[in-house]
Amino acid sequence: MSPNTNLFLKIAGSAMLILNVLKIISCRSVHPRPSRFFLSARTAAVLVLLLLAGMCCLASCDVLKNNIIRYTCRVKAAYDHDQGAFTQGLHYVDGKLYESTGLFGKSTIREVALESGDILRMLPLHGNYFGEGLTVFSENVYQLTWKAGLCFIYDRQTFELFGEFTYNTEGWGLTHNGTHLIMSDGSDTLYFRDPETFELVHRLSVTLHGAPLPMLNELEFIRGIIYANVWQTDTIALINPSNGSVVGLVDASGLLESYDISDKPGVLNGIAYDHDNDRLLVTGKLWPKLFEIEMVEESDASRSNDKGDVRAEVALQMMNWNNFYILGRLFAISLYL
Ligand SMILES: [Ca+2]
Repeated sequence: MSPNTNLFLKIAGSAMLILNVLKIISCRSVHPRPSRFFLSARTAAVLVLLLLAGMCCLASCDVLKNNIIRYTCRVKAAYDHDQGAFTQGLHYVDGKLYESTGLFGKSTIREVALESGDILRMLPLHGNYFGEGLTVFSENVYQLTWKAGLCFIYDRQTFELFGEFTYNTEGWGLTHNGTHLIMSDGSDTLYFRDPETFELVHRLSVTLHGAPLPMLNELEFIRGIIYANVWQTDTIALINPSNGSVVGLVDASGLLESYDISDKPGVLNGIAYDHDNDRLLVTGKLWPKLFEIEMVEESDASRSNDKGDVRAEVALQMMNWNNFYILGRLFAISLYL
C-alpha cells in the first residue's frame, strides 16, 4: 500500500470512529433519535467513502505491482568456485575478482582468478572476526565485519591492512556508487558513507510494494541501480537509489540445480559486475560454482507461474490483508452510524 493510501484510510477510519462516538453520546443524552432519512444519508456517505477507499487500495496495489519488473536468469558461463568459501562479498574491477569470506576462524579476503577459480592471494582475518561485505574503492579494499563494528581497510595492491573504521550496526553488505560507500546491516536501511571518514552521509529506506524490505545483504551498484540479494532467498532486489523503491526483482533460483552436490551449499550471497565487459557475476555461500548470468525479463504469461519471489508475495499478501483489515474496521464502525 502506498503511504498516501494508508494515511487516507487511517484518517478516514479515525474520523468515522470519532463521529460515531460523538453520535452515540448525543443519542444517549438529550437529543432525540435521528430521523430515518438522516441515517440513510449518513450510511450512503459511509458506503461511498468505503468504495473510494477500496478503489484507492486496488489502484495503488495494481500500479505498484506493475511497476516492478521481474527477471529470471540465464546462465552464460559457469566457473569453478572454492566450495570452502563462505562468500559474503564479491567485487570485480580492472580484470580482478575480489572476495570476502565469513565464519569465525575461516574469514578471509582474497583475489580469485575468475575463469579457473584459483585463489591468487589470500589474507586470513583474526579468528575473532567474521568477514562480511567487501568493495574496492580507489586503491583501497574495504571489508565489513559482522558484529565487531569494524570496517577494515587494505591496500589494494598488497592487501596490507592499514586502517579501520567503526560503526554501531551489524555489518552485512558493501558496495559504492563512485562517491559514497553503501552499506547494509540486515535491515531495510542502506547507509551511504564517506569513503574517507566512514561518516554517515544519509540513510535510504528500501521499500517493496510500499512496505519495508528487510534482510538486504550483499550489494552491488550497477548502472545507477543498487542490486541487493535478500538474505535466505534467491531473490535479488533492484533498488532505485533516489527513493529506495524496488524497481525490479531477479529470481536467481535454480542456478545449482544441474550440479551433483553432495554437501548442501548456502544461500546466494555474492554479486559482482564487470563494467568493462558488461558481465554480471553471482555466487553463494559454499557454492562450487560462480556464474555469469544474463537477466531475462519475464513475460506476462510466465509471471503467473512465479515461484521464486517468495518475500515479494508475502509482502503483497500482508499489504492486501492490511487493506482488508482497515476496510473491515471501517465497515464495522459504519454499522453504528
Ligand atoms: Ca558485491
